[in-house]
Amino acid sequence: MTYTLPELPYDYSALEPFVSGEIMQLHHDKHHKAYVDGANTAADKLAEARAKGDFAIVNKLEKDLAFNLGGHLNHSLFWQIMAPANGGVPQGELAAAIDESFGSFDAFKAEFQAVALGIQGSGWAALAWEPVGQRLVNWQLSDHQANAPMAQLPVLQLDMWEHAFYLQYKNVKADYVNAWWNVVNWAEVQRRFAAARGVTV
Ligand code: MN3
Repeated sequence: MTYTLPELPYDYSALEPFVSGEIMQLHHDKHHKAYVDGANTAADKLAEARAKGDFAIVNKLEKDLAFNLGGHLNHSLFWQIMAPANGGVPQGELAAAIDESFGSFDAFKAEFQAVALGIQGSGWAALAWEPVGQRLVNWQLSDHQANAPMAQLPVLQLDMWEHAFYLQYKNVKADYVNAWWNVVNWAEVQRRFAAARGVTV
C-alpha cells in the first residue's frame, strides 16, 4: 500500500486569525507531505530488504518508518480535530470522561497546556484513550512517536513543532496554545473518543 496526503477539510485560511493561512499551507503541503513521502520510502526499502533477505539496515529503516508514519498519522488527525472557530466545549460522554479522568474540563485544559508548553524540542501534546486503565491520559509525545506506550488511542493532538506556530507566534508558545483552543473541533474529538472506547487490547 502507498500512503497518500489527505486533503485539508477546509481552506488554508479557515482557521484565521488563530492559525494563519500561510502556516496551514506550508504545514500541510510541505511538512505533512514530507512525512508521507518519508513513510513510503521507508516502507519500500523495507520491502526490498525482505525480498533480498538482507536486513543489514533494518534498524535504520524501522526508525525512519516510525518517525515518518508517526508524522503522517499525527498530522492527518490534527487537520480533522480542528475546524473554523465555534467556541465549543466537549459535550456528553466525552465531557463526562474528561471530568472523571482529570476532575474538570478546566483541570484537563491546564494539564494539557502544561504538557504542551513543557515539551523539550519538537513534539506533540496528545489526549488519548488509555484502553487498559479505561481512562483519558495526556501524553507528551517527543518528535512524532516517542514517550508513550503502544496502543494509546489519540482523540486530540496539538502540534508543538516550531513549524506549527513560529511564523505567527514566534517564541510565544503560550499564545499559540491559548489561541488554538478556539479552533478545536469537539464534535470530531467526541466521534474519535466513542470509537476508541470500543477497542480492547
Ligand atoms: Mn507539524
